[in-house]
Amino acid sequence: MAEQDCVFCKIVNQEIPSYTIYEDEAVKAFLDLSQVTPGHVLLVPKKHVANIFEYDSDLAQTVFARVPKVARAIKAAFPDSTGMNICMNNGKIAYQSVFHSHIHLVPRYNEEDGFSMHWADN
Ligand code: DGP
Repeated sequence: MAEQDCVFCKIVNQEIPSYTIYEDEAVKAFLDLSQVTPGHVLLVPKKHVANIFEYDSDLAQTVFARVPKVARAIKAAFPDSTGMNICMNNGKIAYQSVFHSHIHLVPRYNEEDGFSMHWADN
C-alpha cells in the first residue's frame, strides 16, 4: 500500500517520473536525482517500509537478492566504472532523508571522482 506523500511510492506508482533501470514485481531501481557519480542508482522495495528496521526476512531476501543484478546492469551501462559503493542510510542520525527504504548503488570511476561518503565530510 502506498504511503501518502511518499516520493518513492509516487515513483513506484509512476505518479512522478524517474529514469528506471530495473523493475520487477517487488522492486524498482532508478537513477538518483542528485547523482554523486554518473549511474548512481537507488533500489527500493515497492512495498513502503521506512528503513531496515521494518524489514522482515522475506522482504530482506527479496530486496538484497536483487542487488548483484542491479549492480551488474549499472556496470554494463557505465563500463568506465571500476568499482561501486553500496550503502543504505537508516534513520535520520545515519543521514536518511527519504523514509522509504532504499539502497544506494554508486559506481566509482577512479580515485579522483570527487565522491565522498557523508561521514567522511566531517
Ligand atoms: P538518503 O539520504 O539515503 O535518504 O537518500 C535519498 C536520496 O533520494 C538522495 O540521494 C536523493 C534522492 N531523491 C530524493 N528525491 C528524489 C526524487 O524525487 N527522485 C529521485 N530519482 N531521487 C530522489
